[in-house]
This record gives sequence, structure tokens and C-alpha cells, in this order.
Amino acid sequence: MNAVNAVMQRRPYRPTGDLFDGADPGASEVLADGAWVLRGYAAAHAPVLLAEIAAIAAAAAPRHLIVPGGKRMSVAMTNCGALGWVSDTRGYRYEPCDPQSGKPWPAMPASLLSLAREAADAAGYAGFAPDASLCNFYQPGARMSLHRDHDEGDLAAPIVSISLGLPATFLWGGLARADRARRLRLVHGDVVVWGGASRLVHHGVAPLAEGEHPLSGRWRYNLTFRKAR
Ligand code: MD3
Ligand code: FE
Repeated sequence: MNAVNAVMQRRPYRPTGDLFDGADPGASEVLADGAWVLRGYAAAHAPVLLAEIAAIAAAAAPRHLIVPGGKRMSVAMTNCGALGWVSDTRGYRYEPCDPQSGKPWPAMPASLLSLAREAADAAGYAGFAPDASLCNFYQPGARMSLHRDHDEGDLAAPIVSISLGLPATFLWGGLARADRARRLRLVHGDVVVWGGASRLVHHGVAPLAEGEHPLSGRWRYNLTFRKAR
């Protein structure tokens, strides 16, 4: 049994309110049917993860994608893995190559893949085999409006997200876009696993507050692991 399973067996469920402050590293919470937050799960791996993120950014520069409506996203994005999520005026899709360079996206580092697999496993999604990782780069003021991730070919697989650097307020709505969003604080090292009944919920990120993180400076990084095909 790994450490996270042990934590979850000792403390399998904690009732959730409308606000979580991330002050309880090592705890796990059920957010909703199929959704888990593993507080601080990635924190011990942060130096390795940050080095991997820097290498990914060096191979495929983070860029502000244009959404089909024509606006430029405030979050800069890049990808690693066999497939990468891209957006332009023609729409959203997964591509095997970086349209900016024409080269394949950088491979998914083994350290990232194993962490994502282990987190999925801990949340009850055994055998998660992501083929895509979207890497989001936030600076103060950057935000992500409410959306659903439904461009993936395998919606039975969960999405695993790892947050590093500056904290963010995650907006977590319902299955209907009009459902009132709850607010969830995501801090450095938090990992969230979204699957099952929560796989298609609307979600977003409030504008990032000004701040300085000891390991990342003025950046927040969020990596999401997906089964795109
Ligand atoms: C809930 N990223 O890249 S991660 C995204 O913090 C995205 O950068 C946010 O939403 C970020 O698409 C949120 C948490 C997350 C990721 C995927 C989900 C929550 C999700 C898929 C379904 C439901
Ligand atoms: Fe999303």
C-alpha cells in the first residue's frame, strides 16, 4: 500500500464546505461523486516537477492560444505527451505536433506520468494511461473562464491535475453551466482527480492574485493529464 492509500484509509472522507483553504497537507477530500483532492500530494516532488516543466517549456514554448471566438487566452499553454491540446480560430483539438514548430510535443517525463498514475490509482481509477498533458502557465491576473473538458476521446478516464507555485481559486460548477460555482483554494502541491460523475463538470480559475512563491516566483503552473485518444 502506498502512502496516499494509507492516508485515505485512515481518513477516507472529510465533509466539504464551500471553501477549503489547503491548510491540511496530506489529507484527502471527496469533492463530489468521482472527484478527489489530494492535498500536498505532489509537494515533495516539486523540485523534480519544476525542472521537468522548465524542460518542456524549453522544447515547446508556452503560448497564449487564440480561442475560436478570436480572444487570446490569458494563460500561456504548452503540452507534453503523444498528443497536445491546441486552440485557434478553427476550434479546439488534440494534435500530435506543436503547430508552432511542426515537431512532436516533448515526451511525457516518466516522473510526471508515474505521479499522475499513482494519484489516479489512489482515487480509485486503476490503470490510468494518459497520452496528453496540458501545461498551463499563470501569472497574476491570468484566469480561465468556466468550461468543460470534453475534447478527449476517452471520457471514461479521469483527468489528474497538479498545481504548483502560486495559489489559485478554482471555480467548480455543476454539470449545467448555470449551476452556481463553488470556490476551492488550490495550493502548491495539491493534486485533484476528476472522473466518473464529475468528469464533465464546468470549472475555471479566478484571476490569479499577485504574489511571490519561494520555488516559482510569480508563476502558477497547472499540469493536467488526460486520455485524449
Ligand atoms: C474538473 N485547468 O486546463 S485544473 C484545464 O488550474 C483546466 O489550470 C485548470 O481547467 C487550471 O482545462 C483547472 C483542475 C481540473 C482539470 C480538469 C477537469 C478540473 C476539472 C476536468 C473535469 C472537471
Ligand atoms: Fe479544464
